[in-house]
Amino acid sequence: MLDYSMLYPLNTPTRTAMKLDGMWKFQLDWDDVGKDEHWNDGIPGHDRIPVPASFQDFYTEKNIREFTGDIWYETEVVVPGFMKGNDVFLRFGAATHRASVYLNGEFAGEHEGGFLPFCIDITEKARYGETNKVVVCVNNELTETNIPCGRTIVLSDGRKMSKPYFDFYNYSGLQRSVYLLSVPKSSIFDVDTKYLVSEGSADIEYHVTVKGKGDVTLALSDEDGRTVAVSEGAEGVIHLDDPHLWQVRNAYLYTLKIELSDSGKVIDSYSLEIGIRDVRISGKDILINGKPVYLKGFGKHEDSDIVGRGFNIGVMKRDFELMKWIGANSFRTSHYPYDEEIYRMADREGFLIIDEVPGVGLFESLVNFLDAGTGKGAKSFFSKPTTPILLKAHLRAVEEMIARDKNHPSVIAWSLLNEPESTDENSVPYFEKLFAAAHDLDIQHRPRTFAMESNSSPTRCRCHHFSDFICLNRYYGWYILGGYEIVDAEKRFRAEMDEWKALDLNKPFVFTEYGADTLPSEHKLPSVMWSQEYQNEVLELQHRVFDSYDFIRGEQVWNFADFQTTEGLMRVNGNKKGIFTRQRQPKDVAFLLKKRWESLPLDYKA
Ligand code: CKU
Repeated sequence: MLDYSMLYPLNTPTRTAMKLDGMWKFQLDWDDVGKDEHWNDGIPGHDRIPVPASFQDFYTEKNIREFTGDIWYETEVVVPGFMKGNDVFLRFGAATHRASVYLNGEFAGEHEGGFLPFCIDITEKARYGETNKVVVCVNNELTETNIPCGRTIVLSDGRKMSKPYFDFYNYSGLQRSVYLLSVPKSSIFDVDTKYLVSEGSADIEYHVTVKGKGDVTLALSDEDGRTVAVSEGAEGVIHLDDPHLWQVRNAYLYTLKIELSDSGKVIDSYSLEIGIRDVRISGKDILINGKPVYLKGFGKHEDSDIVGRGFNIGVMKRDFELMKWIGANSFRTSHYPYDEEIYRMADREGFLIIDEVPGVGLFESLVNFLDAGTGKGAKSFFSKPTTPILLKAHLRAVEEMIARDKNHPSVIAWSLLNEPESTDENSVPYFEKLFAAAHDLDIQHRPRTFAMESNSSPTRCRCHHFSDFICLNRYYGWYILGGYEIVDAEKRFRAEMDEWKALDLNKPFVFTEYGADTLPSEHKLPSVMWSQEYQNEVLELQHRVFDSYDFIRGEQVWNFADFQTTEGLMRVNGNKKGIFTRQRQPKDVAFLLKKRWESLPLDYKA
């Protein structure tokens, strides 16, 4: 179990959550001297930078953008006197990829993994009623012992450089909000919920984990604020007649208010928004509340101009409006868990999320995304001496992701890896542990999956049996047989799908990636690769194939929007497979998708 609570930070009558976002002092550690020179006491320089944001795209110098190493931040925070007597934490929404935190010069704690929250306990170290200095040393080096995987090389001038084994820019820094959190000594530490939906009623099973002691009471209220049920005790079942179910694109959220009391006095209170729904795979069907759904949507990225991967509330709003406009109902958080606000919005808007851990780059090759499709670059990724260390970090990320996201009705599945080298025989024990952990950590036992690239073919993949539903990333008409050969691409695609059909897995298949790079500036008749006309043709081909197989139960096109990658021959200032530009305006293909998705019924093929 994690030693800090993953509950979303809320202000309640017993808790205080103060956002520390704003301009923080900032210093890159060019000569790797920060620790020796005690920057933990205070960092040098006068530069300031916004938090949350990636640091890379603010500056005009290339050496800053490409900086790899220790990135130091500093701010001052008054820890109010009223917090004394409580447990007090600094809560980081994410620090990419690892961080050490110092309070008033003293080491306070550290965390590895760049896309999930962590709390640093400062109860003893804080100076109450006074100004405290917070210094954070973030490190953005890529390794093969942490996810996402990559390498860090050293150039001839001594500078370090990131070599990701994945296709997105190594944006880093304090990319999500930071909070000062005060929680009572005895507190609500965690909550698990599970739903049994039947005709005309629902049972809500709950488990509250308490730190310290106290009596637990719960009250469930509807969207009008009316209390519809109450319960007592840390575990139990709430029965509801005629519940409002949480439905796809038609959400309904109840509020579960939990109170912890001692001798009749409330000592902690916390509220959770919940949606009553269940998720199940049955044969080829993905069932929400017992009804089959066909997934329509995107693989996305947290990526936008200027702030990079920094959470941007305006971009989030625009993205949801575009997803609604185009008729989507789902997305995958490729290739890492996103900011918590995005799940809260998906809960409200009724979107379905395949929640992905940062298990990407587990296929060694400098340009994995390119070699992978052609069968090159397989080097037994899971057979390295360092694999056990990587697995430990991976399992930790799965634990943190599930602890954080398990109560979101929008989250319908866990994606545990993206495009791993699942042809390596040593991938089998690795996968076994990941899939077992995801099952054990989630009382809802949501379906588990991983996204498979082309080498993970019906005959060569050793791990697809672990998946409760199969996710395929396929690029027929782009990486495979693009351009004038597209006519053969369709045949080759159908041949592969026939092989899957012959295996008769009796599971749903979802395309978690398909698409083509397209420059919004290019139009050409007849079409050529990179033109908008060609993107339309590739998608039409792929959709024709999807429509031909009844076990294909979802399509999430790659990608929602153009996004930044490492520079290279294959990328024209980023990946251009977006249906929307990076500025969130439609390419021509957006209208094609809108027409298709608005016409496909939710229970398509069931
Ligand atoms: C995407 C071989 C396919 C790899 N897949 C992963 C994803 O992260 C990439 O951006 C393909 C692409 O556009 O190449």
